[in-house]
Amino acid sequence: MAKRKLSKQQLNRIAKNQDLDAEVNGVVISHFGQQLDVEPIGEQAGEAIIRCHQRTNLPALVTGDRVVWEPGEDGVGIILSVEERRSVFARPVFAGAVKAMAANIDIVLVVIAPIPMPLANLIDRYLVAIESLGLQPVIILNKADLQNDCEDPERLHNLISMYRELGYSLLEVSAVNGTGLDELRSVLQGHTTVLVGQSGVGKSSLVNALGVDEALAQVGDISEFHEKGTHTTTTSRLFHLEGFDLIDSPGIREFGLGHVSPQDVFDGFIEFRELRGHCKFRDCSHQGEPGCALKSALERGEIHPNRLASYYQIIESL
Ligand SMILES: Nc1nc2c(ncn2[C@@H]2O[C@H](COP(=O)(O)OP(=O)(O)O)[C@@H](O)[C@H]2O)c(=O)[nH]1
Ligand SMILES: [Mg+2]
Ligand SMILES: [Zn+2]
Repeated sequence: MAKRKLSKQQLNRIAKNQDLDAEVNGVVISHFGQQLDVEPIGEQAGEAIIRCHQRTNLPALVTGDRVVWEPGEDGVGIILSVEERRSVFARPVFAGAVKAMAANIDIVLVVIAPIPMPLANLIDRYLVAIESLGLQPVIILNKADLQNDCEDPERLHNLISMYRELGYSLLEVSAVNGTGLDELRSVLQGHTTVLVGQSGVGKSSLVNALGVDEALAQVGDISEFHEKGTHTTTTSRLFHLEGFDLIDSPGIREFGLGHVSPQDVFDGFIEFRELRGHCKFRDCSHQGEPGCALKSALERGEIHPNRLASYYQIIESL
């Protein structure tokens, strides 16, 4: 019997699939300008991390991207292809353009602390972005050991209650004395998680506290932070911990939402969703028109004035 021949199209498809799935042999764990650090996985797992360039036809790669690389000259590898991302955490950089910060993640930990005191609007910006990207948010109050020493413990307490009442999971932890870390570990189990938040809240310290052996991430000195606003984490970095992966990210000063549509912002406020379409006017701007469902919900005490103020601020910034 004649052997069944595969069509050219079928052969191409097989080659392409192999390129993208079977031969993925590394994960980007960090990047420095034009160079990326790739950790071998699959058959080469356990081998040394390799500094790589990427082929110029590839999109900008980020921590968490799964790639195919081959050895190049001078010990610098070349990344040939990248697997389609199953998810991405991104921030906008200028009109319409977004900058991916981490790929193939499940959870975003929004880390806040009593010191520096959280900026409510920043938390809401993160939450809107996370909701619109379809990722799972978890809010972490780190430095729980300093809760009563901060400038406004009552404001902090109210802020925490507000997010809990909205239904967000919010864990109180301390990288210094270990409070809440077991509970946090169980949330992270089996997932890849990126830590985001203001500089100095203790993201890198948390990575280290959750780690099993040596100190991993670089921690900024709090006195330096207060005096000069310096922060030591300058690039995102992926760490493997026991049963989960963490991506530490550098502190960012601003988190704009230029890439999100006004409707996504509305939907990103989870308590507004059920009010969608309930305003008297279809094109209601929710800025005081008669019959506005947001306004009546506010009057009934069903939505928090801080969240509404935050919503207006974000809408105005688009
Ligand atoms: N008291 C206290 N200090 C902490 C805690 N976690 C971190 N810090 C301190 O906060 C400062 C900033 O920490 P770092 O991890 O660099 O913050 P990052 O910029 O978010 O990565 C360092 O001086 C840490 O020692 C904590 O749970 N409690
Ligand atoms: Mg850091
Ligand atoms: Zn309205």
